[in-house]
Amino acid sequence: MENISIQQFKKEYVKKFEQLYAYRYDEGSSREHFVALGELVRNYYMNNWKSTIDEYKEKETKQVFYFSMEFLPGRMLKSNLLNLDILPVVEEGLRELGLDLDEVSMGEADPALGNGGLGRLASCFMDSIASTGLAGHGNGIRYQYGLFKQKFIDGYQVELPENWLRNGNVWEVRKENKAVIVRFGGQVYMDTDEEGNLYPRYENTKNILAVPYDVPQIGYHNGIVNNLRLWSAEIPYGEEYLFRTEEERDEVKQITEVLYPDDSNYEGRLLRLRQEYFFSSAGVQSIIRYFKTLDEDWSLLPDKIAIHINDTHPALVVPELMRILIDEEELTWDQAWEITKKTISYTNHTILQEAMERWPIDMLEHLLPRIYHIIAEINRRHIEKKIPLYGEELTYRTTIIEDGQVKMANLAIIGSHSINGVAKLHTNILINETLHDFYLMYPNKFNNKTNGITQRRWVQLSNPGLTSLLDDVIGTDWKSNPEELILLKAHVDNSELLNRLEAVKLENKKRFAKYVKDEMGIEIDPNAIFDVQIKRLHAYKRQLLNVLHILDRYSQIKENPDIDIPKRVFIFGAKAAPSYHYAKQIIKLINAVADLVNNDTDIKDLIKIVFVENYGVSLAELIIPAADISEQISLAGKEASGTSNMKLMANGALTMATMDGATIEIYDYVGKENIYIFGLKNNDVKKYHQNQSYNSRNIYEGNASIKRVLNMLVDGSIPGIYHEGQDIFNSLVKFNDEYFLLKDFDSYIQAHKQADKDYQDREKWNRMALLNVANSGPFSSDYTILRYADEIWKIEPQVENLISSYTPVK
Ligand code: C3B
Repeated sequence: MENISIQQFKKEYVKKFEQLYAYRYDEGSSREHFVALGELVRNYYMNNWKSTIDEYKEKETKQVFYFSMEFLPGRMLKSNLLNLDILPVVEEGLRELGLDLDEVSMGEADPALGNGGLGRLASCFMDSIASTGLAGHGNGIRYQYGLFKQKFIDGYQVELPENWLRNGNVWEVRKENKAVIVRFGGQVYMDTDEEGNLYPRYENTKNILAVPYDVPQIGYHNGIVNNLRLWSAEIPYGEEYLFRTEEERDEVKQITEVLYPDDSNYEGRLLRLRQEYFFSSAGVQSIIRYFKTLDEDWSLLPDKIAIHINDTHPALVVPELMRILIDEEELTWDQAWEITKKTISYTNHTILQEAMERWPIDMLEHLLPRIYHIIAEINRRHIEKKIPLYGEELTYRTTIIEDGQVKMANLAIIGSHSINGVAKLHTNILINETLHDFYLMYPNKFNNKTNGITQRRWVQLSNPGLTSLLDDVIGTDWKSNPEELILLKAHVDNSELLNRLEAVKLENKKRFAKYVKDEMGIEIDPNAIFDVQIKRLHAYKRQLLNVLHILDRYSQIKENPDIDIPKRVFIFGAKAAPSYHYAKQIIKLINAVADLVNNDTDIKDLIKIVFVENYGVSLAELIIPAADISEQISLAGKEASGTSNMKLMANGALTMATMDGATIEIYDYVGKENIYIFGLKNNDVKKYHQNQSYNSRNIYEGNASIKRVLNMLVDGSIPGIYHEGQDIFNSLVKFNDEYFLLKDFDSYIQAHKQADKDYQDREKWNRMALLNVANSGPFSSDYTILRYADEIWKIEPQVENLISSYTPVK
């Protein structure tokens, strides 16, 4: 945008505020200031938003549409100011008006329209698509209520509604003129028209209006503003009489009312299927409407449009696109099928069986009769075509419909031209194990795209101290080309710089410590090691292993109060799915251990435990810059990629990890001296499974420290837990420890001992931290997204690419 002076900004701001509220700006609350500032900032990007979209259309630029059930953008104010290149002006202008941008920013609600990694990845990607100058947009759901607000009551997780829209949303634009109808239910009959062509005749359908709310996705200093289109369900105008009962009206409202709070767990609920079809259909319809304005031949659709599906939640775009092309645009099946496959691509985010979507045939057929017909026909043709090539056995293993269920991953693979995993190990597991049969059929569809993160939010905005250090030492080019961070490596022996890096970390730790004191009343020492595990609570992520380490450390200190180890603060942030009983028991355990340890004066503050409530994007921005240790301790082979590992590394935390997900690639970049690796490898785990040779009870019986720690769960050592202790104990001993915690325990403890030792050598630690920052550049989502663009979507940056030295990495 054009330069704006501080003076001019101040004038415009005060005017905007007073026009909005009719009282003096210095009487406003942060919330009101946020709204006023948001309203003003809109003026600064609206022209670019329009011209970006107009230009794509004029030039018929190929555009990608990223379909995702979840987006976790975080607060957008500062990110928008940063990308518009007016952050310093606004910050200073507000300061001169006696206002603080950080406080004003707190007036914005953090839209929790996602569960965790998958949703946050989608938002990093939206930022990177715009910032690398690509023509690409998001397509999702405007949930009225985001992911639940987490409270701890008596140490238990309680879920409260997250009414993020209570005060409106300044960034969104409701576009009623772009609304479409999505049809559910009823019956479909194949009929013939006057010319003798077959067409589907619908009866008794429920027609729902999908209204888009568009949210700008502003590129970094490049004038591009793309679109994030979120759909809301309404009763169609003039059809209120068709929704006569409260129940019928509620059914409409419910479609976009609340986000399902399950992460990596599949539940075949009708409402979820409604949501999935609703935003898939609305998105495809609006794309088709756009394509028709270009007046091009249908065969050119894949040259103008790419549709990407983020996991299988939007996999119904496959039959939906087929439906529109065949039923409405009257293409032949074969024409439609070619176009569909060429247009759609798919990312797989998990190999956990319990996360694989499979819809009961009855439910699909009842809710979406025509869509089910089409899926069945896709499958029939698939089987018919592949049997002669691959034989019956293999072919039937790839069927979409089996045992009364429709397998969405199979539909997504068969109906697209590309399937990728999200880290090298994950993609290899897909190719060699989980999806091996498909790999034999379609070797060229498979590819890897290791996840990434945007340094704009995760370094520039959340860690201003580190940002100015970097600017001083290596210049500012890393901001548009994060690989330049490697230049920092040349300074690894500069002790003055290392001290400065330590000072930045200390400031960030103090900032977090203040939050902890103010919000939780817990006093923590900023000189302690801040040991951080922030992610959804799931058995495979093994927060429990972290707890076992804490209990072991606690016992040792109790035994030997003069032990010479640095202080540790164990920081947890994690929500559990409301129906995930075991995960909630672990939350209760962590809180009980925190009560025990935090109030035990014998241990002289050598351990503190902070379990923050309601972890989400905004808290991550506060915690990550303050972290010394990044816990990435999933059982090898289970975490598809992980992305907090990248954010923490970029902020100078050292990684404590198993060889899993993208952490393996972090290891490859930083080298074994600058990371703590422990535990079984994927192949070791596989062997145990093959030989069925794991016996956790033997480990329990034979390992004195493990026995001591596990006994604490059941012998009353931890006040406040009841059956939780016994259930967790049983999962580890009686039920053979599904995630191999006991097997990995010793090497985990050893790795932590090494970290204690290294932390006491400040220079050594700081050097390792610096090398982590220096090697974090390749994990920029800008590079990830350029690989998607180049290799999958076949689209090119529309402006001179700021990411100057991009080299495709395989
Ligand atoms: C997550 C995976 O669990 C992470 O390993 C991965 O980094 C992210 O996706 C992003 O790729 N994931 C998720 O958050 N929700 C799912 N339903 C499946 C995977």
